[in-house]
Amino acid sequence: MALKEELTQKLGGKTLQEAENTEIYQALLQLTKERLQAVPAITGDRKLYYVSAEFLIGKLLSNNLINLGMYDEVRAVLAEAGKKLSDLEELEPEPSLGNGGLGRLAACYLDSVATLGLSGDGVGLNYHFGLFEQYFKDHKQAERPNPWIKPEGWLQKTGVSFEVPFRDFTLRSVMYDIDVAGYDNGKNKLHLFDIEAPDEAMVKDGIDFDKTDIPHNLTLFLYPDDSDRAGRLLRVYQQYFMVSNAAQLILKELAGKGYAMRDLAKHAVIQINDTHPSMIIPELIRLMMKDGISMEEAISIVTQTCAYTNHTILAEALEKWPVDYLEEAVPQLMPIIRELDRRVREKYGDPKLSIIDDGNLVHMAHMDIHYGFSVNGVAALHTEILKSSELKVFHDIYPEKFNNKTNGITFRRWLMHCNPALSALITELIGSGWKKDAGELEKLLAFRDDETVLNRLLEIKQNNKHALKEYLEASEQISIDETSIYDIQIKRLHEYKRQQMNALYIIWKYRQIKAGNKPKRPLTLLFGAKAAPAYIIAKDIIHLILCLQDMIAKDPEVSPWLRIVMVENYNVTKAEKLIPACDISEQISLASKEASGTGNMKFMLNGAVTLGTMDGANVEIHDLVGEENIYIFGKSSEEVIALYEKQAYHPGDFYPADPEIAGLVDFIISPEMMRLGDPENLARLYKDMTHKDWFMALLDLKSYIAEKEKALGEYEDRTAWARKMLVNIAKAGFFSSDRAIDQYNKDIWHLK
Ligand code: F58
Repeated sequence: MALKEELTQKLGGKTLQEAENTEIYQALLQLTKERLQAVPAITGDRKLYYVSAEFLIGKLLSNNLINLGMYDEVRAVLAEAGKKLSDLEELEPEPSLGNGGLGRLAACYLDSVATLGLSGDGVGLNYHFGLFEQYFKDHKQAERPNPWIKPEGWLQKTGVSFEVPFRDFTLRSVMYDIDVAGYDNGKNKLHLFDIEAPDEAMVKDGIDFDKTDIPHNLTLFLYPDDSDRAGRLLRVYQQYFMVSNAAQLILKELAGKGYAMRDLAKHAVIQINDTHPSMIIPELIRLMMKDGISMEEAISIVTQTCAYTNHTILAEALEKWPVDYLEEAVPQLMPIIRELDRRVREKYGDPKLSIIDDGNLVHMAHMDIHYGFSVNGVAALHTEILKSSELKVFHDIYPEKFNNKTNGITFRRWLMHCNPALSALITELIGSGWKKDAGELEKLLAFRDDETVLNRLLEIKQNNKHALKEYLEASEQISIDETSIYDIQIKRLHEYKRQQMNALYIIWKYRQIKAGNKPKRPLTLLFGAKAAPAYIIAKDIIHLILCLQDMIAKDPEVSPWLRIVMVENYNVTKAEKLIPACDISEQISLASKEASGTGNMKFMLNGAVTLGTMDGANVEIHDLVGEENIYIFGKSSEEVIALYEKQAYHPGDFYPADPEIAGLVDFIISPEMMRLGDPENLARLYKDMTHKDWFMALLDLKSYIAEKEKALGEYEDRTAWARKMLVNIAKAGFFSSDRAIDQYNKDIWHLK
C-alpha cells in the first residue's frame, strides 16, 4: 500500500488535511514502528555488546524515517496536505538517557554499527526521569524530573528478565528494547533494563527522593546526586544492576546460539564505555565460575572478551569505589576483585598498578586495563596523553593494548536530518555518494573558488539562522538579531570547558561597547549547558552567564550590539537547531583536558568555523582544515601539563597583577552585578577564579579575546568566510562515525 493510503487508514479514514497534528504523529509513529519491525535483524557468529550507562539517542522519528529510506516521501506526502514533519517532531518527547558527549557517542555508534551491517547491541538502563530537566529561576539553574516515557513510544517491553543479587535483596529485571535500524541496512537493538517496581511517586521537591530505597528507586535517575554516601551507593547498585543484566543476557544469547560458555571470547566482544560498566569483568568471572569454569580460565576468557574506552584524563572523573561500598552492595564480587588485585601485585609489585589501593579504593579503570584486551582513547592527542602520562605505567607493561579511536558522529542525524538544505546542496554538487562514504565530501573542494556555490552556502546559513531565531522566539520567548554573528558554546557545564572564560569575554565586550567601541556587526553569544546538581561552581558559572544575559538585555546602549542567550534545558533536540545556525563554534577547553569533543565535529560539518585551543579532536580538525580555516589560541597541552607538574600556575600572576584582566574579573562582584544576582554565588565564583582557577581561564584569557576579535573581523569578508565554511564541510568526512566504527571493528571487535 502506498504510504499516503497507509497513513489515512491509520487515521481511521480522516484525510491528512482533516487530522490534527497529534493524530498524524500517532499514525506516523505506528507506521514507522511497523516498518521497523519488518527490517531484518542483523545476525552474526560474533556479536558486539556496547555497554554504557548513557545512550543519548535523541528523538527517533526522523532518524528512523531517514534510515528506513522513507524520509523524503513522508515529507512530500505531508507537504501535499500542508503539514510539516518538523511540527510533528515537536510532539515527540526526547528520551533523557544521557548527559553529554559520552552518551551521544554511544548513540552515534549504535547507528553506525547497524549501518555497517555489524551485529551489535547496546545495553544500558531505562531511567524513568532521565538526567533531569533544567529550568531557570532567579538567574539560577533549578532541576525537575524529566518524565520522558510515554505509553506509545519506541520502547518495547520484552519477556526477558533476570535476577540480580545484592547483599540484602534480589531484584528482578524487566528488559525493554528499542530498535536500531541502520541506514539502508538491517537492525540491531538497544536493550534497556529496568527494575520491576520503580516508584516514581517517591520523587518530590525537585529531584529529591529516598536514596536508600533501592528496590524502588534504582532506575529513577541517571547520575543521582553523589555528594553523600547514600547517593554514591545508589550509583554502585545501578552499575551492578546494569552489568549483571548485561552479563546474563550475553551468556543467554551465547547459549541460545548453541555455543559453550568457554567460547565466549570467540562469539562476543564487550565494549566497556567509560568505567561505569567495569563491574561486568568480575560479574562475568563470577557467573562462569558458578557454571563450573575454573577461576584461571574464567579470567582468561573475560580478558579476551572485554575492551575499555577511556573518555577523560581528569583524575576526579576516574571512578574509584571504596571497598566497603562494594561489600555493602555486592559482596559476591569482592573475593574476585581481591584475587584480580592479588595477581597484579604478585606479578608487578608496583602499587601504582594495583586495583585496590592502600586507601581501600577499587580503581575501576585499572581493572579494565589489566583484565581487558584493548584500551582506547578518543582522539589522537588524548590517547598520546594517556600513554605518556596519565596511564603511562600501564602503557609500559601493555603497549599492545593501547590504541586510538578518534570519535565520530553520525551524518544521518548531524547533517541529513538537522540541515536538509545543506544536504541537498551537497548532493546537488557532488552526488549522493557521501551519504555512504563521507570521505566523498572532499569533492566539495572543487568549488572553493566558485562564487555561486559560496553564496549559496551563505544563504543556507542565513536561513538556518532565521529558523533558529523563530524557534527561540516560540520556545523561550527570546528575540535575537538574525543579522548578527552567532557564536555558540554548547556542552556540559564544567570548569575545564571554560564557559567562565567566555563569560569574561562577554564582560570585556560589554565594556568595550560601553566605552564607545561598537563592533562592525552585532554579536549573539549562545550557550547551552546543564551543570551536575551538586557541582557548586558550575552552577555559579550558569548564574554569572544568566545575570550577564539579563543585564545586557536591559541595557539599551549595549543590547543592539550584544546579546547573550542561555537556552534552557539544552538537549539533543536543541543542538539540532543550534548547530546548523552557528557561525563560530566555541571549543575552548584548557589544552589536554578535553578528551575529544564531538560538538566540534558537528559544527564544522554544518559550516561553522572553530575558535578553539589545541585540545582533543580540535588538533585533528586543525590538521585537516589548515591554519587559515580555524582560529586557534592559548597554551599548548605540553605547556599546560608542565604547569600542573611544576605546580607553576598561580592565578595571582594575572589577578591582580594584570590590570586589564583584574578589571574583568572584578566586574563579577561589581555593584551592578551584585544587585542583579545573588552575592553569595557571585562572590564564591570570584574567589575561586582569583585564588584557584584550577582550569587556568586567566592564563588564556587575553589570547582568547584577541583570537575571537580576529575571527569576528574576518567574518566581514563574506566570500573568504564562506570558503572557510566550505573547507570545513569538505574536510569533515573523517569525523563520520562510520569511519570510527570501521576502525573499532578492524582493530578491536573483528566482527564478520
Ligand atoms: C566526554 N565525556 C568527553 N563524560 O568529555 C568528551 O571530550 C568526549 O568527546 C566524549 O566523552 C566522547 O568520547 C563525557 O561526556 C561524562 O558525561 C561523565 C559521565 C559520568 C559523570 C561525569 C561526566
